[in-house]
Amino acid sequence: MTALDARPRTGTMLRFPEAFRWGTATAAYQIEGAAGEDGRSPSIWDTFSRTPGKVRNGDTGDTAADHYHRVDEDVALMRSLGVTDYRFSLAWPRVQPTGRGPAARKGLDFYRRLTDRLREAGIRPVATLYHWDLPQELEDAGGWPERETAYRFADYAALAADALGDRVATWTTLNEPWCSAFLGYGSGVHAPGRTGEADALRAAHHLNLAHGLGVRALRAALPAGAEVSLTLNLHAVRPHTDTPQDRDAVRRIDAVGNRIFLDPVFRGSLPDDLVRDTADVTDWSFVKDGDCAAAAEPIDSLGLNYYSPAAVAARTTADDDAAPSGSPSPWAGAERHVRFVPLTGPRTAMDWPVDAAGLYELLLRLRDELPHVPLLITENGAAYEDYADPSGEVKDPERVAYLRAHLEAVHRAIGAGADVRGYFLWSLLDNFEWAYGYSKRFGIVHVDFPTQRRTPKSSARWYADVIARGALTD
Ligand code: IFM
Repeated sequence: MTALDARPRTGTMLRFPEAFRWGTATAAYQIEGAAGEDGRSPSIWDTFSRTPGKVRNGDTGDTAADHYHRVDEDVALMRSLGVTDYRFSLAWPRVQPTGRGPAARKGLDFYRRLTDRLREAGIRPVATLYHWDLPQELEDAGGWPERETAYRFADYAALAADALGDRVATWTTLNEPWCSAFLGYGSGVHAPGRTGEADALRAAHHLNLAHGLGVRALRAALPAGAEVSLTLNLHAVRPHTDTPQDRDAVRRIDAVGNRIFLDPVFRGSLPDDLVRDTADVTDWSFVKDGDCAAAAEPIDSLGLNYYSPAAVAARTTADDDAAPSGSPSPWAGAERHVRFVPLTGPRTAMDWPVDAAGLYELLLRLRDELPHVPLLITENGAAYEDYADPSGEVKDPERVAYLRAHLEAVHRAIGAGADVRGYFLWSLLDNFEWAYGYSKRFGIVHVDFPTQRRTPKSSARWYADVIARGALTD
């Protein structure tokens, strides 16, 4: 008997709204493989993963979950789960290999095939344009710290919408631009692996601009009624103690972690306190008149990715003496003033705390601050040490407990007035978990990478049951 089976049964049934969208999510570089096929060019992740020491075990996305060749099987898996929606990303270097000029026909054919299969299966395609795989040629020209990259993104958005606009229900411009900017150009733990606070802030601004220009390009090409969205990994940040100093630490992280995107996109301006906090890093002269207004092009929904919260305290000189960090920080302009305080309690295999209250807190904040913006949970899930037992089964009760707690939080937030329209579980398949390579498994379907055999875990059966009932039951 698992800990889960031992829960007292109360007969409770938490029903979700009738039209609630139940999905799974993936991203191109993490699952597709076929890195050198049909004209796809290298992206920054191909380069980064080939650079010794950047990705655990030297893993790359060359083969990944071989989804490029297994679309039929993977869509059939989703159909068997009963999902209503599937969130995937287009590989920019597959669709427009050099990041400029015409589309590659074979690249588009792949996404036509995928979306055809989805629609035949009655599953709504939800496409993200950018989930971190910048064509290497654009990085060689300066990458996201350069304004030009935003214009290149808008052209790519137009081209993708022209080709696939008749078959994709929801378009997301960017996935987690915070990671692209601050992990890619700040701490350097993600591709392209550059480390510079000013470049990270420039990248964040150009990602906001790219988003707004991308929305305009999508609207111009898409049929009326197409849904256009953006996905942010908003940070649920709490003060370590209820002192003004620790509350100010929260303000700083909120500025550079959340409001740096929320304010341009929904208010058309940069947060004043962020500009002040980062004055010794940059003068923000790369922000041109009209940029933030362009970023605020109206969208139809906001995607929220949530995994775990964080607690912060004001940094003192004693902290610096005790633990000089040395490695570059992703928190441009903030980490000299802020220290992250480890949370206690259960953790996932990523060493991330399990704390569904953080999701509830964020949803209520969005309810209050953006009352007219429908919300989608575009990612939520957990990595655990999964393995197939001798009978071939993969039992993952910790993941089921994690998912249940987070869905309960979503249900509670809906009850409190948050306009949450759907939930996309990360992830459908075990996949390439960026700098962790294949060492972390987020899938509800186990992938044996040497054979590419797919085995639904017990969480997949559990999720299928939730979807079939439209409810969480004991
Ligand atoms: O795997 C990633 C995904 O690509 C973006 N959001 C977080 C996931 C887990 O780290």
